[in-house]
Amino acid sequence: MTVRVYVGLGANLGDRGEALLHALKGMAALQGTRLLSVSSLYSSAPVDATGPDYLNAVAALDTEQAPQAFLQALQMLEQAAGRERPYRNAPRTLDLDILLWGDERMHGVALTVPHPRMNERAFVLLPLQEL
Ligand code: PH2
Ligand code: MG
Ligand code: MG
Repeated sequence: MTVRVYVGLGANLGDRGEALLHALKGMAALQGTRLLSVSSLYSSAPVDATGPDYLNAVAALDTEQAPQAFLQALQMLEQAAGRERPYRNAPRTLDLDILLWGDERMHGVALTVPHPRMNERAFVLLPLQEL
């Protein structure tokens, strides 16, 4: 079974554009996954956080993967980009957030969808409405 997934991409450390492009290629290469469309790239000041400006985008994908497996794959891409987590909302080389998983609602320890704060965040809503 295939499900339509929307992923928020963000970076505010290092070469932000390169990180997002590399992540898009990485997601497109995931097993049972097809990258359908990508929004424009948006630059904005950090919201509820400190550090350099972010570059953000949203991607639409179809995947046959289970949510946990897909989340783990995204976390591996974050790791591969040198993501460190010294404190909450710390500046990061790559952030990949599952925003929507079909029309499902999930409230797990590791994964909540729809993403709990997405409706308050222009850096998510603007790129998402493009798609
Ligand atoms: N991500 C955050 C916190 N603040 N601000 C912007 N502009 N873009 C982000 O991606 C972002 C943020 C936590 O994930
Ligand atoms: Mg995030
Ligand atoms: Mg995240």
